[in-house]
Parts: sequence; structure tokens; C-alpha cells
Amino acid sequence: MSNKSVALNTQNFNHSTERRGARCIWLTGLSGAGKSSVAQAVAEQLRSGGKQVFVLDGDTLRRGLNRDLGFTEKDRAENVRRVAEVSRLMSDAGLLVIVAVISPYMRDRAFARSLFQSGQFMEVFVDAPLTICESRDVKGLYAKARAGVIPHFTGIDSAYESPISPELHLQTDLRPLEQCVSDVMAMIEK
Ligand code: ADX
Repeated sequence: MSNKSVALNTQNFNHSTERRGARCIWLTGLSGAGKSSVAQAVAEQLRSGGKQVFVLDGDTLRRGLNRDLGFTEKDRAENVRRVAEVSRLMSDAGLLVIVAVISPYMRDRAFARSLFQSGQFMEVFVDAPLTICESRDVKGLYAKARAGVIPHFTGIDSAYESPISPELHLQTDLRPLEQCVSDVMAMIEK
């Protein structure tokens, strides 16, 4: 790489990090806890207020960018690393990024946080008990996991490490979607 391009990249970096404090809202939680629903509803509300928002959703990304990855601990770490790096790039481009991935391991979420300045990364624990997620079973995956058809399923035979001090803890089994969205909006606007 030439000196010129190094200088240019440094300039881009400084410019973007000092800029407007573009942020990343990181939704973590079990499959079926409501991450995608909250992400889409919050994005809609922010867009209607004129904000430029992009949602990075695990299910969607696993059909493209991350389609080579499975659900072992190593693959999930790589999945989360890629999503985190993309979210950082998008926030550098001025977008408010909402990420919705299970991201079950604390160290992978800590890595994602490490890419952002303090206050720019907001971890939201989208929480519902496993029994509730399993009873919702929107995609029919819990039934398959219980039947042994899908191995390493989060909450069944693969761990989920709950956040200890997320910026926000949403209990989606206790609060309707609109209230969860209001909670996220209040956090963003604080
Ligand atoms: S993560 O653990 O690597 O963060 P990610 O959010 O990208 O997961 O993808 C989770 C989605 O993949 C789930 O919502 C579900 O639809 C699907 N899925 C397929 N197999 C599994 C599995 N073994 N564990 C969890 N989710 C799975």
C-alpha cells in the first residue's frame, strides 16, 4: 500500500469517528425472542423521523455474506466478527445500524463493542424465556432441534450467555412490541 493511500485511510477513519457519532444498536437474544421484529419496527420509526438506518439481520446475512458458516462456536464467532465489522463500516458511512443476531457468546459481543467508541455501541438484550421462544417456534426450528434434526441449536444443545450489563434489557414476553420499540427509541434519544 502506498503512503498516499495510508494517509487517505487514516483521514477517512479520523473523519468518520469524530463525525456525528453514528451508532450501532446490537440486539442479542435467543431465536424467537423478537430481535428481528424489534429491529424492523425501530428502523421504521427512525426512518419516518428522517434517519438513515440499516438493519443487519442474522437470517438474511446467513443467506449471503455468511452462507459458508454453520453454528459451531468457531463459526458463530466468525459470523459475529463479520457482522460487527460490516456494522462498523456502515456506521462510518453515516448510517445508524441495527444488528439482530443471536450472538450467544459474551466474548464475541465484546469484540463487536470494541470496534466502537464509548456510547456508540448499545447492546440490547432481547429476552424471552426459552419455553416461550419454543412455544412461538415461528420457523419450526425448535421442533427440529428437539427431534435432533438441527444440532447445536441455541438454548437446546448450544449455550446462550446472557448479557450482564446491557444498555437495555427488553423482556418481550412481558411487554408488547410497541412498548419495546419505545424503550429502544428512548435509549437512542437519551
Ligand atoms: S449466531 O448465533 O451466529 O449469532 P445468527 O443470528 O446469525 O446466529 O442466526 C440465527 C438464525 O439461524 C436463527 O434465527 C435460526 O433461524 C437459524 N438457525 C439455524 N440453525 C441454528 C442453530 N443451530 N442455532 C441457532 N439458530 C439457528
